[in-house]
Parts: sequence; C-alpha cells; structure tokens
Amino acid sequence: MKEKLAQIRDKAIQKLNDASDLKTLEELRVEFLGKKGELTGILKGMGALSKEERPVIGQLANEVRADIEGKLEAMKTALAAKAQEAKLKAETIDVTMPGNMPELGHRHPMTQVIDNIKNIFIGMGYEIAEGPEVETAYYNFEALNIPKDHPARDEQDTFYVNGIGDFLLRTQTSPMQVRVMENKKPPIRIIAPGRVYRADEVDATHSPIFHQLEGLVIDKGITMGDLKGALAEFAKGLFGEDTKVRFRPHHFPFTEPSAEMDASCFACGGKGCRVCKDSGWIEVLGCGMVHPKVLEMCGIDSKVYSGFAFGMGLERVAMQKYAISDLRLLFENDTRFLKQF
Ligand code: 2NM
Repeated sequence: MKEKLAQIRDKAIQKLNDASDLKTLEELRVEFLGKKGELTGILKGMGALSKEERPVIGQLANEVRADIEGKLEAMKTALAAKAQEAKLKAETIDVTMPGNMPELGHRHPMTQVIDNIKNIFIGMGYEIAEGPEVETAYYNFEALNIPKDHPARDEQDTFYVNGIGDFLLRTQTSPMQVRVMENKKPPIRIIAPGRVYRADEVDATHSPIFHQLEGLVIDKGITMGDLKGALAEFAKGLFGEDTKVRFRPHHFPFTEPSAEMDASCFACGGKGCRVCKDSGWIEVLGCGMVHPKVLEMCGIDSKVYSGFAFGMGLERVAMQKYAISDLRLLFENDTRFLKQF
C-alpha cells in the first residue's frame, strides 16, 4: 500500500510537471484528487487495514494528497505567470516606430492673398470695412455715378434679387465705401475686401463669384501724388522691394481722372517672361481721384475734401502670384491642388 501511494505521488508529480496549460492541470486534479480518483479509492479501502497500519497509511495518504495539492498550486502559479508573460510579449509596443503624422491644414491660397494685402494696408494705417453682399441699386450704382443706361446695370451683367424692390448682389465692393463716406467724417483711410457677383459664364479667367479689394482715402488736400505713393508702396509690399509701377490713363464713372496701374513683373524683373507675356509688366489694379459727384452724393464737401480710390480682382492677383492657369481651381477645393500652396 505504501508503495502504491508513492507511485501515485510520483505519477501525479510527473504528469503535473509536464502540464502546459490550466485546462490540463484541472483534468489532472480530477484524475488524482477527485471523488473517483486513485487516492480517494485507497482512502475508501482503508477499512480493510489492521489497526496498526491504518494511521500510518492514513498519514501517508494525507501527505501524498498535500504534496499533489502543493504541486498543483505551484504549477497553477507558474502557468499563470507564463501566460501573462506571453501576453505582455505579444502586446509589446515599439515606441521607436515612427508615428502617423496628422496632416496639417493651412489657409486657402485666396485667404493667404487677402491676408497678405490686408496686412500691407494695415501697416500703412488703413482700417478694414466690411458690408452686405446683397445691396441696393442706389449703393451699387447710383451713388457711384454709374448712370441708369450703363451696360453694367444690365440684367445680363448683374444678378438682381427678384421680387424685393431694387435689391441685387453687389458687383463691386464700392457700395461699402459709399456707406463709410456717408457715416464717417474724413479723414477716411479704408480697404474693403469681399465677395462680389457678376453674371459671367465660367471659364479659365471668369467666375460669377469672385473677390475684390477696394481702397479709399479721403482728406483735405489729397492728390494724385498721394495715390501714386500709396499704390507704389503697396506694389512693393505685394511683389517685392524692387517693384516699379506705371500708370496708364483709363476711365471709370466714379473717378476722375482714372488710371490703371501696372507693376514690373516680379518673375523676370521686367525683362519679359511667361508670367508677364513678354511685356515686363503685369496689370494690378484700377484707380483714380474720387469723382466730386460721388463725394457730394455721399455728403462730403468736394470743395474741402478730395480723395483717391482703387480696386483690384483678387483671384487675378492669386493666379499671377502662384502661377495658377485656371481660376476654377481656386473654387473647387480639391486638396491635391490646395496642398501645393
Ligand atoms: C476701382 C477703380 C477705381 C473705387 C471708387 C470708389 C468710391 F467709392 F470711392 F467711389 N470705390 N472704389 C474704384 C476706383 C474702384 O476698381 C477697379
């Protein structure tokens, strides 16, 4: 019987040692310590033993049971530790791996151009005026000395808002300047950037919606010299310190005299290249001395005050500056295009 117990212990310890997972350990527990196990069988047969043998075998059986239980617990702990270690190893994170860089957005090229121009004028002491995109014919045309029969007023060129009086989508930002002249006593020094609308067919250089920036300076004794000085300074800010400007006579209903300003080509310095179509110059803006009629209509005494005004299309500036060949790209918001600026 002693031998039998020793065999059971050796066999159990051996098998437990070989166990590789918790499920096997449980099967072994049932096999050796369970109700139908060998050890229980021996304890049940103890009744047949002599009075002397019984305590000896009983004690030995208890020792064997304790040894198996002890081994079982030790194996359980060891296997659990092994499983934990394997799990940690599988989940190891390589902190030296390069991360996924989040893509950074940036300002739209139009916004960059607008901010750039705003900053140049802010640096020269101008304030920024903004106003409604839905305007009245009075502010958009009448007050700017654009007569009733002027082609710009035609429905083919202007979006009228049907059914509510003479409302329209502003075709220029000048109505904003009219509002400022009506409400503020000179000196006035403002720029008015914003969206404007014209009933144009879409092509590489036209869009029914585009951005304009106009400027206005009114004070006592403002002359064409002030206009030229301010706009030459602006051209340097936009295209670089070496930029030269020239003025060509032009006509606008709201200014007299009127001119268009060219800047020496920033790409070739005036020698002629693809950007300036070999002329050495690029057209930048329209300008002029504010017409006395406009001043009077806005409540400013044209005998005391004079001023200059100018206006430019911002898509065109962006297209020149960034060498963009098709204006539509600026409205489509294709990130493959926008990423480049
Ligand atoms: C231009 C060209 C020349 C202009 C005139 C005025 C106002 F309100 F003072 F009469 N605002 N903007 C102006 C002058 C705009 O754009 C090509």
